Amino acid sequence: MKDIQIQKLIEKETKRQKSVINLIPSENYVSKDVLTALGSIFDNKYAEGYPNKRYYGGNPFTDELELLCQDRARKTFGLKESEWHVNVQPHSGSPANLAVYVGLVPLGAKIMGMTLTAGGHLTHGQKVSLTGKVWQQVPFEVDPKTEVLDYKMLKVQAVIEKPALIVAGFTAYPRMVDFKKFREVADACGAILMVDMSHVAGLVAGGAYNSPFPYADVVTTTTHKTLRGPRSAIIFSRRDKKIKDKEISVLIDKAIFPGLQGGPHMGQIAGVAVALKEASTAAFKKYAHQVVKNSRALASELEKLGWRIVSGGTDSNLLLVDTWMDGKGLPGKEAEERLEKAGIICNKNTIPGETRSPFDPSGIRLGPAAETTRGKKEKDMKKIGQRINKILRA
Ligand code: DSN
Repeated sequence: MKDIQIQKLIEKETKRQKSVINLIPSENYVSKDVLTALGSIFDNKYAEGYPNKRYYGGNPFTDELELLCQDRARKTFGLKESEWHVNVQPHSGSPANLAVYVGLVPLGAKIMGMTLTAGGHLTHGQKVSLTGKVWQQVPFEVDPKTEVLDYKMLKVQAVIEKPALIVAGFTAYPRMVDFKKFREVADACGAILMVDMSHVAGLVAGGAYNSPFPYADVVTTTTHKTLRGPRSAIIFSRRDKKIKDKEISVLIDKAIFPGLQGGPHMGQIAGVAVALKEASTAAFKKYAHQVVKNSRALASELEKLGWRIVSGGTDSNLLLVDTWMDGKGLPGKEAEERLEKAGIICNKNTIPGETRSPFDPSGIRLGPAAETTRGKKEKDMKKIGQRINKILRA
């Protein structure tokens, strides 16, 4: 590379990534093939529009690429082309979620989503996000005692509030989600059911987590977490679902382009296509199951060493550790900083019923997806748990 300044930064970041234990559950290490596709000459091309309906010439191979990526997305999640439409153009997860609301929810209507502190995402209707300014969030929480979802309560709330759309989506919910029960909640109030499976997409692809597809109308996902692709997103929508005689897949496509975005990032789409093929292999299936085994091993070691694990455990790619423990432990921010100094990277996180601030909350969020890519197993998680304990108690 001629640009020495940038080359040096790439080298420094490579060294940093290699030297740390990465426990951020939403990060991963992509393959060389994904990086090659991501940085390919497809990035040079403008392709506004959709395959075979572009606003620029010179698109025979971008058309082929985008259609192949859509096809691979369906194959990876076992979906029929006749039932599911796929949009691979969202630049990332937040614009993907926004596009679904722009397409399907009247301005000012209600979106039911989990609060940030209980484990929802900004784009599930939080006030500080555009999604909470343009639409009105009906916030839901977990059961304060068990810290797991209470579907009966959700149904009661949904019937009273009548949201136009319900988001079953989470960034810090460690347990298995019952998507069938979410379907029942949505049906009870006539809402669209959108599942944001960003965190668990790789686990769903590998058969290590419940699939939302039998129950959802729309499924959004980022591609760079457990799915182990480049930073991007996908929107899946049921072809037979309509709002006032209009197919939701058409409304969502229009919301992405021309509604919210210009030209798709074709290099990203090439990288996503490579990652999707990798995620449909037997090796990836094994990886997905190992991620859950590793999460459980880390949670049980930390619990054994006296730390409170939110909800008592995990069924997924992540666990939440209550480091504050009502003042008996240490704040999440300090825990994150101490761990980083010792070469363990994680993020501070709010916990259900949070009593502190999001900037200095009561816990940390840990997840082994990236370290599992590096070949770590349960015995390694046990050792990492012991190291974490030592650092936090020093
Ligand atoms: N920032 C992502 C996460 O870490 O969960 C969600 O967008």
